[in-house]
Amino acid sequence: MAHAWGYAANNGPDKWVSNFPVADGPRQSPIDILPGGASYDSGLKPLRLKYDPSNCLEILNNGHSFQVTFADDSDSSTLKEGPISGVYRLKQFHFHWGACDDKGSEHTVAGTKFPFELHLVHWNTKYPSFGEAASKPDGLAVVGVFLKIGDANPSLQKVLDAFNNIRAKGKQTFFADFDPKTLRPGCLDLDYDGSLTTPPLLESVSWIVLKEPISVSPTQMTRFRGLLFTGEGEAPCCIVDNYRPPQPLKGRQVRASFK
Ligand code: SG4
Ligand code: ZN
Repeated sequence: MAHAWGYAANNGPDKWVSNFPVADGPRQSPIDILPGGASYDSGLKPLRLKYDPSNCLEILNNGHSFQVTFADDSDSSTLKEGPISGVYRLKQFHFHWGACDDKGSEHTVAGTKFPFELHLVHWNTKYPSFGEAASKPDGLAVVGVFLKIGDANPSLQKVLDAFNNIRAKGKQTFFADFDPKTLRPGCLDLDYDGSLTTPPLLESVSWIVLKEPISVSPTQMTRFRGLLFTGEGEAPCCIVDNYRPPQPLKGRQVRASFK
């Protein structure tokens, strides 16, 4: 691969395998979720999210997406129960989105794409750090939330208001006092064993995909598409279509917390 990985024709998802052979591995993400094919598990406990808004640190454009980062040196923002065991700490959240409204999500539901997908990334505190957890089979838990077009989302507005300061790759700014729980829809979820959806594609993620989407207005949506893959001084290239398409299920079971 001549260039660093990205989402363009010359360095996009179908090229990643040359530098990251695990791209063809047994538990890659995302997947197409067939709700009818998921097995209802009556023993699944409801997911417990507890987030402390004061852990919110900064917002950053990393050239692939933007992310909001949290202090993760204590158990004050955690994910428990649901399909996971133990305590997972919130590290960051980020989004994937399309150039237009008919695509953008990574997971699909019976082939249907959503225009956006939010990922809340957590790591298992049985390991000493995010970095160590990221390569372990039970190291990470990512909660995925679909976004659909509808009413303006007041919680999201605070995030969008920071975009002027992080338009180009590498830009970051303080971002404080945000509770990502306000972005969470109802509690029906689907889960399966998968991977990071970007290189290094590590097969370490317990995926928890929420069934209900949250809404975003057309005006809010447009703001995302103004962020740049490129750094200051480079020819500007907007961040759009920063998603990986669904990967083969390879016999994995998807479980549902609902019938
Ligand atoms: C996005 O590119 C995030 O900005 C990355 O965050 C994240 O990597 C990557 O997606 C993969 O995460 O939930 N989609 S995903 O599987 O969390 C990691 C950073 O680069 C390691 C920190
Ligand atoms: Zn993601």
